[in-house]
Amino acid sequence: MKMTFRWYGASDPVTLENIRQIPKMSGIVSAVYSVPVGEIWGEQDISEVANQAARNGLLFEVVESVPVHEDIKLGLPSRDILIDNFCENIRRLSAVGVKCICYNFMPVFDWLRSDLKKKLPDGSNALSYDDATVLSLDPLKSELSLPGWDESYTKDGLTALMEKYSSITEEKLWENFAYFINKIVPVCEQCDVNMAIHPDDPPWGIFGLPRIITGLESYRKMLKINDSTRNGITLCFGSLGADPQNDIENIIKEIGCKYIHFVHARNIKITGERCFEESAHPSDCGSIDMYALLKALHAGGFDGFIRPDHGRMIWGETGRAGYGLYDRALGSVYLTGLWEAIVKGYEQ
Ligand code: DNO
Repeated sequence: MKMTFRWYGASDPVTLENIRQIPKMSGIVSAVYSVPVGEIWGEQDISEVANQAARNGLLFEVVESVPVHEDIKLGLPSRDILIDNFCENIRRLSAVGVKCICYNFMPVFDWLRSDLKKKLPDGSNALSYDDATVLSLDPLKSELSLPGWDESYTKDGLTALMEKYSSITEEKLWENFAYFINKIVPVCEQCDVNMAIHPDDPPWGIFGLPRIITGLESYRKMLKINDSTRNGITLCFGSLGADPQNDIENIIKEIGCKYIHFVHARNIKITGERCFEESAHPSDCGSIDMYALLKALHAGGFDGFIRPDHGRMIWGETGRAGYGLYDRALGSVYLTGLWEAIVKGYEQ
């Protein structure tokens, strides 16, 4: 297991100097953020991320994310050139040592929360999700903005895009996924890069848009489409765990660690039906048994990358919601400790 930490580049208030001081930290998870979705990342920009990491004794082996252009998800004719660009990004990233690319196939929106600063009883702030609040919103009203919302959409742009999706059923989205992944996998083989799809967050349809990566059935379907280990997953405890039907331990056992390239280890507390708040990482702080999941990963021979996921804002820290330094660092050390205990317990 290689411990990593997400870093948003030079504008991130969390510095590489901070990250390298977290015990047992092996590398960063980052991206080139300046290039519009669908375009090819500059070789120099990519090398710069790798060099900055290296100067701080950190590796750059995981990218999160290379975003998938909406035309690919929609299956438009323009997808071929966009997929070629995606493949070129894989080649360029592999040239600097990237081994794993995290991405998602969620239409229009990435992760969504209804509150970025929910006050918890201990005075910290956390991200939370309340389905009723989200459902009461109309995504086509211009004043609307939610955490995780892509602010680059104009009202008209969003309306046009949502309209394009009106004919996209789950079935169609799966077909478009198949088309994409079947073109990507051979390039990953050549480049020794693993694709790691992130589950939909939350793992259910939103605003009438289809969402397909929601649990075990999705993974079965995904591997039926292409069972190369390059077609792997990012196992995100918090995203999958928001649906209590998801038995994450069983997912690990059934799909097997050879397909799990990246783990987002985060805890959430389910507070109602389709309602949750993000909690501190330890098992008792939320609804997810972190020990059981790490044990299942260890038993399955997990040898991939892991990162603490969203942290609360604690000790007066301000910054990018979910991505402050302190609580994620605590999460990282907690995970490292659990892992050491599991490994040593197993050896005895
Ligand atoms: C949220 C993240 C996601 C993730 C993407 C992967 O904090 O987990 O935004 O990076 O879905 O493509």
